[in-house]
Amino acid sequence: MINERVEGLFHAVGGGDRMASTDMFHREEVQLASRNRGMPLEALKYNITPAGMHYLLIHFDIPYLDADTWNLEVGGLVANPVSLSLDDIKSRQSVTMPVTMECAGNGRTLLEPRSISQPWGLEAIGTAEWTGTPLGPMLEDAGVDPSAVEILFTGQDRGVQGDEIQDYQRSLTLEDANRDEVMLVYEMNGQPLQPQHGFPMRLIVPGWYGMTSVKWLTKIEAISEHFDGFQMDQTYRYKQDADDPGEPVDLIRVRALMIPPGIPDFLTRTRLLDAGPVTLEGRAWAGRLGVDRVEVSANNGESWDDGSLEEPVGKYAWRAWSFDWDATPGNHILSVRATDSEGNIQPTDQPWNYQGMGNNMVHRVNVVVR
Ligand SMILES: Nc1nc2c(c(=O)[nH]1)N[C@H]1C(S)=C(S)[C@@H](COP(=O)(O)O)O[C@H]1N2
Ligand SMILES: [Mo]
Repeated sequence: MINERVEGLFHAVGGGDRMASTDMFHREEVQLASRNRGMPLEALKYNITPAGMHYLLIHFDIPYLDADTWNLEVGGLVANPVSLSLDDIKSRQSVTMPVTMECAGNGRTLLEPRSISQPWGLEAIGTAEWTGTPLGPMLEDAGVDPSAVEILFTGQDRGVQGDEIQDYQRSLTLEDANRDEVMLVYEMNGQPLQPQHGFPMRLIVPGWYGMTSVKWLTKIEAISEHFDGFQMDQTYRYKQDADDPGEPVDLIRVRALMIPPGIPDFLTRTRLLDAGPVTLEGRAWAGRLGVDRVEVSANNGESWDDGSLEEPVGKYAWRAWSFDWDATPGNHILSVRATDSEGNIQPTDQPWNYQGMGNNMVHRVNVVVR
């Protein structure tokens, strides 16, 4: 369908001002938060996140799709355009891979001022075991024309964002689309995709922030120039202000999170622990890269000690870490940070960006020990 500009039809909070700088949350943010759940951090315990605990991010409405009538159109600049049924896709080579997916806006509410959008704390994360077929061989069969530069992926969902009526669409360069790990998937954790996760089929691009893994996929097109749609060139950018074109958000940055220890206070989620030895645990990931090191601080970052690491759950999936701490009575800020295989370390003070994208500052947890 055609995209269309609809200037000024919708008014967001603050007369369209996209920043907020207090602890007060707007009704619109809370509305988004209750549609798009996060993964409760205690679920960091699982190698593979149970499907019902995996985070969700849905820009528009969850489309109602019938697997019997659903088709995937593969077209554009290809020699053999095809329309594939779900059974056609299931009859192709099948792969199952654990992949850690993170929303690019994870941690957004920790920035000051914050961008008015889905108000994530740190729970926009999950690791699922995805089953599907590699995209590369399918593109090969389609016979992508040498004049093509990108592959465009279109979802069935449609809505308005930034005054533009649009289908949810993202593109990848031919090179990125042809990487071995890129898949079209129809199962999550051994079950058909749930409606909210993209039933009957979605793209999974391991190592990239989640926005690229287009759900409810209906169309794959080879195109001759860069796709400049809203979800590519307006949002998912590292920008300093509204007018800054910025740089594209792409690969997941290194991050570690901690399973909040002890028991929570209902409202504040501050933790209550008994004094004595406690094993702190969590997970760390770095997208396409490995995690080389996880460090823990019990004194709000004044000093750090190495935690121990378990084997990664998969090449594109998180690994567990643990650290033995002797909890002493009092109030503490526990912190954890990871370093990736290229030496990038999580920042203590997060560099700010306008859309709150790709931030990965150290995870801090308030605990009261008695
Ligand atoms: N069609 C479509 N695909 C989409 C989205 C969407 O709104 N529509 N959201 C994207 C974003 S921003 C993320 S982070 C992931 C989230 O996938 P999940 O809900 O299965 O965790 O899906 C991506 N794919
Ligand atoms: Mo996202």
